[in-house]
Amino acid sequence: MNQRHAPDTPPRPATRDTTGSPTITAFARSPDGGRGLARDMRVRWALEEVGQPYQVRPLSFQALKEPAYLALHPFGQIPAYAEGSLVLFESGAIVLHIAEHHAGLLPEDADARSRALAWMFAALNTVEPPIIELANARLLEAGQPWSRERLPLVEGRVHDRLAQLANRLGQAKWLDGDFSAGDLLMVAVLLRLQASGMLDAHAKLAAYVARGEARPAYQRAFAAQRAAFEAAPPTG
Ligand SMILES: N[C@@H](CCC(=O)N[C@@H](CS)C(=O)NCC(=O)O)C(=O)O
Repeated sequence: MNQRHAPDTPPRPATRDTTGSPTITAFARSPDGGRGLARDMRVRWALEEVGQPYQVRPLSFQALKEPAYLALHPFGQIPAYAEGSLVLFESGAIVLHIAEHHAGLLPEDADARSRALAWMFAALNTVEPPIIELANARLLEAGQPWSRERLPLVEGRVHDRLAQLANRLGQAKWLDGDFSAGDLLMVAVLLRLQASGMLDAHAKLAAYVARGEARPAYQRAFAAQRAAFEAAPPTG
Protein backbone atom coordinates (compact mmCIF):
# COMPACT_ATOMS: atom_id res chain seq x y z
CA MET A 1 0.00 0.00 0.00
CA ASN A 2 1.33 3.44 -0.84
CA GLN A 3 2.66 5.38 2.09
CA ARG A 4 4.37 8.69 2.54
CA HIS A 5 6.45 9.35 5.60
CA ALA A 6 5.85 12.78 7.03
CA PRO A 7 8.17 14.70 9.35
CA ASP A 8 8.32 14.13 13.09
CA THR A 9 5.24 16.16 13.97
CA PRO A 10 1.81 14.99 15.08
CA PRO A 11 -1.20 14.89 12.78
CA ARG A 12 -3.20 18.10 12.59
CA PRO A 13 -6.81 17.13 13.21
CA ALA A 14 -8.36 20.25 11.76
CA THR A 15 -6.52 19.88 8.47
CA ARG A 16 -7.96 17.58 5.84
CA ASP A 17 -5.11 15.79 4.18
CA THR A 18 -5.01 16.60 0.49
CA THR A 19 -4.60 12.94 -0.43
CA GLY A 20 -7.81 12.15 1.47
CA SER A 21 -6.18 9.17 3.11
CA PRO A 22 -5.94 8.74 6.89
CA THR A 23 -2.70 9.26 8.78
CA ILE A 24 -1.57 7.00 11.59
CA THR A 25 1.21 7.61 14.06
CA ALA A 26 3.93 5.05 14.69
CA PHE A 27 7.30 4.84 16.38
CA ALA A 28 10.02 6.43 14.28
CA ARG A 29 12.11 3.41 15.28
CA SER A 30 10.10 0.72 16.99
CA PRO A 31 11.65 -0.75 20.16
CA ASP A 32 10.57 -4.20 18.95
CA GLY A 33 13.21 -4.08 16.22
CA GLY A 34 10.67 -4.17 13.40
CA ARG A 35 8.99 -7.40 14.53
CA GLY A 36 5.53 -5.89 14.04
CA LEU A 37 4.53 -6.03 17.69
CA ALA A 38 3.84 -2.32 18.19
CA ARG A 39 0.19 -1.41 18.09
CA ASP A 40 0.34 0.53 14.85
CA MET A 41 0.65 -2.91 13.20
CA ARG A 42 -2.96 -3.89 13.90
CA VAL A 43 -4.17 -0.61 12.41
CA ARG A 44 -1.94 -1.02 9.36
CA TRP A 45 -3.27 -4.55 8.97
CA ALA A 46 -6.91 -3.42 9.15
CA LEU A 47 -6.25 -0.69 6.56
CA GLU A 48 -4.59 -3.22 4.29
CA GLU A 49 -7.48 -5.69 4.69
CA VAL A 50 -9.98 -3.11 3.46
CA GLY A 51 -7.69 -1.65 0.79
CA GLN A 52 -7.53 1.83 2.31
CA PRO A 53 -4.28 3.69 1.52
CA TYR A 54 -2.78 5.50 4.50
CA GLN A 55 0.07 7.69 5.53
CA VAL A 56 2.37 7.17 8.48
CA ARG A 57 3.69 9.94 10.70
CA PRO A 58 6.70 8.55 12.54
CA LEU A 59 7.32 9.99 16.00
CA SER A 60 10.14 9.82 18.50
CA PHE A 61 9.40 8.81 22.12
CA GLN A 62 10.08 12.41 23.05
CA ALA A 63 7.55 13.75 20.55
CA LEU A 64 4.88 11.43 22.00
CA LYS A 65 5.08 13.28 25.30
CA GLU A 66 4.94 16.80 23.90
CA PRO A 67 1.80 18.90 24.39
CA ALA A 68 0.96 18.99 20.69
CA TYR A 69 0.76 15.20 20.57
CA LEU A 70 -0.93 14.88 23.95
CA ALA A 71 -3.72 17.02 22.51
CA LEU A 72 -4.35 14.16 20.08
CA HIS A 73 -3.55 11.20 22.30
CA PRO A 74 -4.13 11.80 26.01
CA PHE A 75 -1.69 9.04 27.02
CA GLY A 76 1.12 9.99 24.64
CA GLN A 77 1.18 6.65 22.85
CA ILE A 78 1.02 5.26 19.35
CA PRO A 79 -1.15 4.75 17.40
CA ALA A 80 -3.28 7.82 16.84
CA TYR A 81 -5.40 8.09 13.71
CA ALA A 82 -6.38 11.26 11.89
CA GLU A 83 -8.88 11.40 9.06
CA GLY A 84 -10.19 14.82 8.11
CA SER A 85 -11.36 16.42 11.35
CA LEU A 86 -11.60 13.08 13.16
CA VAL A 87 -8.81 12.08 15.54
CA LEU A 88 -8.90 8.73 17.31
CA PHE A 89 -6.68 6.95 19.77
CA GLU A 90 -6.78 3.35 21.10
CA SER A 91 -5.97 0.70 18.52
CA GLY A 92 -9.26 -1.13 19.15
CA ALA A 93 -11.33 1.99 18.51
CA ILE A 94 -9.34 2.72 15.37
CA VAL A 95 -9.77 -0.82 14.01
CA LEU A 96 -13.49 -0.62 14.79
CA HIS A 97 -13.76 2.70 12.96
CA ILE A 98 -12.04 1.20 9.91
CA ALA A 99 -14.23 -1.92 10.06
CA GLU A 100 -17.40 0.16 10.31
CA HIS A 101 -16.54 2.32 7.33
CA HIS A 102 -15.35 -0.37 4.93
CA ALA A 103 -16.61 -3.78 3.90
CA GLY A 104 -14.69 -6.88 4.86
CA LEU A 105 -13.95 -6.82 8.57
CA LEU A 106 -17.43 -7.09 10.13
CA PRO A 107 -20.28 -9.39 9.05
CA GLU A 108 -23.47 -7.96 7.55
CA ASP A 109 -25.73 -10.03 9.80
CA ALA A 110 -26.48 -8.08 13.01
CA ASP A 111 -25.97 -10.96 15.42
CA ALA A 112 -22.78 -12.10 13.73
CA ARG A 113 -21.57 -8.50 13.83
CA SER A 114 -22.22 -8.32 17.57
CA ARG A 115 -20.32 -11.55 18.08
CA ALA A 116 -17.37 -10.18 16.08
CA LEU A 117 -17.41 -7.11 18.37
CA ALA A 118 -17.41 -9.43 21.38
CA TRP A 119 -14.23 -11.06 20.04
CA MET A 120 -12.66 -7.63 19.55
CA PHE A 121 -13.35 -6.82 23.18
CA ALA A 122 -12.20 -10.27 24.26
CA ALA A 123 -8.88 -9.80 22.47
CA LEU A 124 -8.21 -6.45 24.13
CA ASN A 125 -9.90 -6.88 27.53
CA THR A 126 -9.53 -10.56 28.34
CA VAL A 127 -6.59 -11.98 26.40
CA GLU A 128 -4.20 -9.04 26.08
CA PRO A 129 -4.03 -8.05 29.79
CA PRO A 130 -2.41 -11.28 31.08
CA ILE A 131 0.00 -11.16 28.12
CA ILE A 132 1.00 -7.60 29.01
CA GLU A 133 1.29 -8.60 32.65
CA LEU A 134 3.71 -11.36 31.61
CA ALA A 135 5.80 -8.95 29.54
CA ASN A 136 5.93 -6.57 32.50
CA ALA A 137 6.86 -9.39 34.87
CA ARG A 138 9.70 -10.47 32.59
CA LEU A 139 11.05 -7.08 31.62
CA LEU A 140 10.16 -4.51 34.24
CA GLU A 141 10.07 -6.66 37.38
CA ALA A 142 13.00 -8.94 36.60
CA GLY A 143 15.23 -7.27 39.20
CA GLN A 144 12.76 -7.61 42.07
CA PRO A 145 13.55 -10.19 44.76
CA TRP A 146 10.09 -11.73 44.36
CA SER A 147 10.02 -11.84 40.55
CA ARG A 148 11.26 -15.45 40.13
CA GLU A 149 8.63 -16.67 42.54
CA ARG A 150 5.83 -14.72 40.87
CA LEU A 151 6.65 -15.54 37.25
CA PRO A 152 5.11 -19.06 37.20
CA LEU A 153 1.84 -17.58 38.48
CA VAL A 154 1.76 -15.02 35.71
CA GLU A 155 2.70 -17.62 33.08
CA GLY A 156 0.00 -19.91 34.43
CA ARG A 157 -2.63 -17.22 33.94
CA VAL A 158 -1.59 -16.81 30.32
CA HIS A 159 -1.67 -20.57 29.70
CA ASP A 160 -5.12 -20.82 31.29
CA ARG A 161 -6.46 -18.12 29.00
CA LEU A 162 -4.83 -19.68 25.93
CA ALA A 163 -6.30 -23.08 26.77
CA GLN A 164 -9.79 -21.55 27.03
CA LEU A 165 -9.37 -19.76 23.73
CA ALA A 166 -8.01 -22.88 21.97
CA ASN A 167 -10.93 -24.86 23.35
CA ARG A 168 -13.44 -22.40 21.88
CA LEU A 169 -11.63 -22.20 18.54
CA GLY A 170 -11.67 -25.98 18.24
CA GLN A 171 -11.15 -27.07 14.63
CA ALA A 172 -12.49 -23.79 13.21
CA LYS A 173 -10.39 -21.60 10.97
CA TRP A 174 -11.51 -18.33 12.59
CA LEU A 175 -13.29 -17.48 15.83
CA ASP A 176 -16.80 -17.03 14.41
CA GLY A 177 -17.34 -17.80 10.73
CA ASP A 178 -15.35 -15.70 8.31
CA PHE A 179 -12.23 -13.73 9.27
CA SER A 180 -13.27 -10.55 11.09
CA ALA A 181 -11.84 -7.64 13.05
CA GLY A 182 -12.16 -9.94 16.06
CA ASP A 183 -9.66 -12.34 14.52
CA LEU A 184 -7.41 -9.48 13.44
CA LEU A 185 -7.12 -8.16 16.99
CA MET A 186 -6.87 -11.63 18.53
CA VAL A 187 -4.03 -12.67 16.21
CA ALA A 188 -2.26 -9.33 16.78
CA VAL A 189 -2.48 -9.87 20.55
CA LEU A 190 -1.32 -13.51 20.40
CA LEU A 191 1.64 -12.59 18.22
CA ARG A 192 3.11 -10.85 21.25
CA LEU A 193 3.66 -14.34 22.72
CA GLN A 194 5.31 -15.87 19.69
CA ALA A 195 8.92 -15.25 20.72
CA SER A 196 8.28 -16.70 24.18
CA GLY A 197 7.42 -20.11 22.74
CA MET A 198 4.27 -20.22 24.88
CA LEU A 199 2.03 -20.64 21.86
CA ASP A 200 3.79 -23.93 21.05
CA ALA A 201 1.90 -25.56 23.92
CA HIS A 202 -1.38 -24.63 22.19
CA ALA A 203 -1.09 -26.05 18.68
CA LYS A 204 -4.52 -24.86 17.54
CA LEU A 205 -3.65 -21.29 18.47
CA ALA A 206 -0.22 -21.50 16.88
CA ALA A 207 -1.90 -22.60 13.64
CA TYR A 208 -4.55 -19.86 14.02
CA VAL A 209 -1.84 -17.20 14.38
CA ALA A 210 0.01 -18.63 11.37
CA ARG A 211 -3.20 -18.36 9.31
CA GLY A 212 -3.47 -14.70 10.29
CA GLU A 213 0.15 -14.02 9.42
CA ALA A 214 -0.29 -15.70 6.04
CA ARG A 215 -2.96 -13.24 4.94
CA PRO A 216 -1.66 -10.98 2.17
CA ALA A 217 -2.90 -7.88 4.03
CA TYR A 218 -0.91 -8.89 7.12
CA GLN A 219 2.16 -9.46 4.96
CA ARG A 220 1.87 -6.01 3.36
CA ALA A 221 1.40 -4.33 6.75
CA PHE A 222 4.32 -6.24 8.23
CA ALA A 223 6.60 -5.34 5.32
CA ALA A 224 5.65 -1.66 5.60
CA GLN A 225 6.44 -1.38 9.31
CA ARG A 226 9.64 -3.40 8.79
CA ALA A 227 10.78 -1.12 5.98
CA ALA A 228 10.07 1.91 8.20
CA PHE A 229 12.19 0.41 10.97
CA GLU A 230 15.05 -0.38 8.65
CA ALA A 231 14.98 3.08 7.07
CA ALA A 232 15.06 4.87 10.44
CA PRO A 233 18.46 5.87 11.77
CA PRO A 234 19.40 4.15 15.06
CA THR A 235 18.87 6.37 18.10
CA GLY A 236 21.15 6.86 21.08
N1 LIG B 1 -4.39 0.53 24.70
C1 LIG B 1 -3.57 1.27 23.78
C2 LIG B 1 -2.11 0.98 24.12
C3 LIG B 1 -1.16 1.81 23.27
C4 LIG B 1 0.30 1.52 23.64
O1 LIG B 1 0.60 0.96 24.71
N2 LIG B 1 1.19 1.92 22.75
C5 LIG B 1 2.61 1.71 23.02
C6 LIG B 1 3.28 1.09 21.80
S1 LIG B 1 2.62 -0.50 21.39
C7 LIG B 1 3.28 3.05 23.25
O2 LIG B 1 3.00 4.02 22.61
N3 LIG B 1 4.22 3.06 24.20
C8 LIG B 1 4.98 4.25 24.50
C9 LIG B 1 4.58 4.86 25.78
O3 LIG B 1 3.57 4.42 26.40
O4 LIG B 1 5.26 5.81 26.17
C10 LIG B 1 -3.89 0.90 22.34
O5 LIG B 1 -4.31 -0.25 22.12
O6 LIG B 1 -3.76 1.74 21.44
